[in-house]
Amino acid sequence: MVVLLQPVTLDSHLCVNPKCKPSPVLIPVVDLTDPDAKTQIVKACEEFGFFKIVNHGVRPDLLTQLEQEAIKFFALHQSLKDKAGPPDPFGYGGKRIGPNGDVGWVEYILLNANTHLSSTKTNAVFQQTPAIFREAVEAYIEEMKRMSSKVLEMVAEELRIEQKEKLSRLVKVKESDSCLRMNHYPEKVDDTTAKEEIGFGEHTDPQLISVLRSNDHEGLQICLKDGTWVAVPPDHSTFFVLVGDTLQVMTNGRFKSVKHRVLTNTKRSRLSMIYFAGPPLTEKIAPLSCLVPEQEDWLYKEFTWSQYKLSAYKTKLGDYRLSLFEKQ
Ligand code: GA4
Repeated sequence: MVVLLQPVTLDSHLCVNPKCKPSPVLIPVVDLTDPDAKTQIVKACEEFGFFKIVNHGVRPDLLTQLEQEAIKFFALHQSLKDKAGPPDPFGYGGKRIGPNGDVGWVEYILLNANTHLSSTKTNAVFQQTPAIFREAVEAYIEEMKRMSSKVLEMVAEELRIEQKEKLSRLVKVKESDSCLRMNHYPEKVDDTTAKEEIGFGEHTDPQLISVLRSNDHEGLQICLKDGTWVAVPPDHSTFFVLVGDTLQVMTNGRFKSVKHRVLTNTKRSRLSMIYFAGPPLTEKIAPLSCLVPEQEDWLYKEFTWSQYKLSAYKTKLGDYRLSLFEKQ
């Protein structure tokens, strides 16, 4: 079967980077039920570190419900939302991203997906909202765990990693350090001129993979290998998968974590939900020896996920975090 490629036209006015020129770009679309899906996924991870999933099997009513409840949360009075903040890193936050001075035109909730949502800040989010929000979040997390495990299992099969569950296990186990982020990029009601703002600055995700879904409002951009930024047309019925730093390391650089950012149009609010599939904190991360041919070197030193996270929280959003873990 052939990879379905969907042309993406670059919106030149969205670009703040001089290297961002209008050109049609092909973003891989993977049908998860296609027998050839695993080959397409690996090709996409090598070429873009990014692809779109259709036929994913997630109930559309769950997506609608979660989106509606999230919108209701973000519509609460600021003083109520602030009861679930400031983020530690979980909970509600606005404008500030991470602890090192990054800002964006965004408010968000960050939830821990592995401890049954029981941190104090997480509980504070759900204290402001009806039970149905928590239920939808829990159901969604289960779906994301299923989808990201499936993708990682397909990757392992295609890369002929002996243990089929070598990667997916990291996400399936209860100790997995995954999280769910909901980003709301608000519109500026009193602003008459539509403006592009940095909603979420450029960065790569530290985890294995991230699964992103947004409403139908544009904003997400990815950086291609040649440094060109391209706008990804939104599609609320599908999911986008992004390769993270950890999978880059485990594949010894065969997959590249994709740099991405969100430029918001302040006339239209955007809502996105991202599930970050992370390994257990104590998991040792290193290139998988079966993926490093004898004549090649390991590009990265071994580290635990906990060490990588600690180091990531000392960096700025746009920093190249893997440099500290590269072999000389
Ligand atoms: C980027 C990916 C996820 O959103 C996130 C972010 C985290 C945070 O917002 O708390 C970080 C950022 C992200 C990477 C570098 C550090 C940590 C903010 C920041 C400046 C939740 C994550 O895991 O890493």
